[in-house]
Amino acid sequence: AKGINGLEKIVLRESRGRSAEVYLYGGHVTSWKNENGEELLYLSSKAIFKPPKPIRGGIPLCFPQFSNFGSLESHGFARNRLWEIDASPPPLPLNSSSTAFVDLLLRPSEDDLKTWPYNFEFRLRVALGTEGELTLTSRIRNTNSDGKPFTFTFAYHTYFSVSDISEVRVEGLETLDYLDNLKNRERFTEQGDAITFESEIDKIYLSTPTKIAILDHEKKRTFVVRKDGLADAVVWNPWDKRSKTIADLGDEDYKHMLCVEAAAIERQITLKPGEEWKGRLELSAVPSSYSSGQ
Ligand code: TA6
Repeated sequence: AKGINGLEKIVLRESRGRSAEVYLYGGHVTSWKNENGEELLYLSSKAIFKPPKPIRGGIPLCFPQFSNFGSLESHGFARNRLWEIDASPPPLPLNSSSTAFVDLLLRPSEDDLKTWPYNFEFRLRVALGTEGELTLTSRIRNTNSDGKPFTFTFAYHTYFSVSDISEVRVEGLETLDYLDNLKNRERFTEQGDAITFESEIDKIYLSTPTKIAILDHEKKRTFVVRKDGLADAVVWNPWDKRSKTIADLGDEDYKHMLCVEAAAIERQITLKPGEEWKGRLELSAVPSSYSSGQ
């Protein structure tokens, strides 16, 4: 289907009305809706949808570099390249509950090889399950023929839609070590209870559990993030002041978004030729009962 600015997108639909949308530009998931047609991901109304600007919101893919941990452009180049549909994906055990899926593929261009001189194949499967869960499976393979290994960092930079950031809490990260991006990436240990939000936050939680929950009290909804192959988790909200410096983000939008990003950052991934890495993200959204986690 044609998306914004004529960019190609794929729409996945599940029989009970749930859906997801993926742009070939960036291999970028921009929408995930539940059976009531409610949007579960935040997408900026000021998102630009024009290369080379990555799309603000949804699920940007950060590869081969998270943030500016290295010499490449921030968050790497995968999120602003045109991906193709993978017509012959390698056999990938389809999650038995998946009803609709699409396979995308990114290979480096000649220009990409000038800035990052490694041949790779990045295969992304986006699948929508019968319970409405959204699964992203990334398989990255070193296809260098000259014996060169490569090293990368990675993140699914997911923007969740929340009703009021001050009413949100994140469970599963308490007592963990983190690097604070607002304090020169110094290392600290999280104290106390669930994470709540009252100012700018930009933290990389290290070696987290595979399950993280985002409780939206006002919406009575809990997002459950499950991750595999992705040791770390980034939590980001720009809050008011920093939002104003981000042109494609509405000034007040920080109240309605929260990034919780399954990532591999502290321990970089190294692949020798022929080796493949797999990183899987599963998102579900469930009604939360009053007692849940409280
Ligand atoms: O994941 C958090 C972060 O790295 C922040 O430091 C912030 O800059 C954000 O990502 C957005 O980055 P972007 O390049 O998409 O503007």
